[in-house]
Amino acid sequence: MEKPVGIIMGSQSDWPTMREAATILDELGIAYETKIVSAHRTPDRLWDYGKSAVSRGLKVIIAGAGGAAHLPGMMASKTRVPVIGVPVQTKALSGVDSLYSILQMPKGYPVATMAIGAAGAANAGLMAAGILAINDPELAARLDAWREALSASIPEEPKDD
Ligand code: RP5
Repeated sequence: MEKPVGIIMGSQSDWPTMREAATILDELGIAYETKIVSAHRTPDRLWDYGKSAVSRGLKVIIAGAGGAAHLPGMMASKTRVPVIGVPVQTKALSGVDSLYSILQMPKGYPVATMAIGAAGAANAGLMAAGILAINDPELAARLDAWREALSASIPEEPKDD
């Protein structure tokens, strides 16, 4: 069965962040693949992944990287499959380096850039779900229910600890 979402990341060290995207996709019943693809350390792997993305049936790519985070942008330059970028938090610059690296794409090759870190990765999963839900009414219903459950979980008043 074709997997519509690819979750890629620059390093094993990105997985604790990117797992948040995978968790959301699991909750919504969306199939995905995961792969370490580094713009700097494995450029040939990046090239092959981007080149084959359409023919392999990928509909959305979630790409997370930290520091000089060139992976999402390079992937967007290699495939028309929409790329959602996740800036991974870094020790040196707290992920602002990752954010700017991913966000400031030149005209013509967009990356949908999420927030830094775990929230951004989770939102990348939700963004991918929203894109796929455009043509999938059953997924749309599951996503609506997910959103309603989150909303219902928020208390109306604060409590003391
Ligand atoms: C980037 O460098 C990766 O995306 C990761 O966020 C960062 C550090 O990688 P490691 O040195 O932990 O492998 O390419």
